[in-house]
Amino acid sequence: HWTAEEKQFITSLWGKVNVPECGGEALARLLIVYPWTQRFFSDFGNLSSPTAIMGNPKVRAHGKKVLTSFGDAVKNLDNIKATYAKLSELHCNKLHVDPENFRLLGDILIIVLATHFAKEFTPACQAAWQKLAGVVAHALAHQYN
Ligand code: ZNH
Repeated sequence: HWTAEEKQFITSLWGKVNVPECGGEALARLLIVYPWTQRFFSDFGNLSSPTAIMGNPKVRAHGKKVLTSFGDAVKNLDNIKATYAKLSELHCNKLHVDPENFRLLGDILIIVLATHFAKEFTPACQAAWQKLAGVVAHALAHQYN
């Protein structure tokens, strides 16, 4: 269900993404913009202000982990549901993360990409990434009933 153009937008931009930096920034922004998401990370130490969150090494490390995992979707565009089957189970049964949060993180990632890539992140490129973020959120929510 991907056009050749969409695949091109996704894989070519992904090749230039600084995963630790963008991942860390995306998770930090999620925690700042939607403060209720902080409750999942109560053991991450100081989350008391935007500056503290942006500089928190645990937030950075986990953001890197999450965006690295997002990269598995990029590498398995035609098989995303199966790729995230186990992670969906983990987020559903063990972590109890409301799947709405996957959509929020996807939107935040789009904003991070837009700030990093500026003009290169054209509307057509955004459309492909927005679609990918939606498919990933849907796949991660798959084990929820
Ligand atoms: Zn998540 C974890 C991915 C979203 C919360 N995650 C995790 C991991 C991974 C992920 C890979 C690790 C696992 C293991 O270790 O085994 N995520 C992911 C992705 C996404 C996500 C791909 C999208 C895109 N998460 C999310 C959100 C949230 C979360 C949105 C909330 C808000 N996670 C989480 C938690 C955890 C995880 C809490 C656990 C952490 C620790 O370590 O403790």
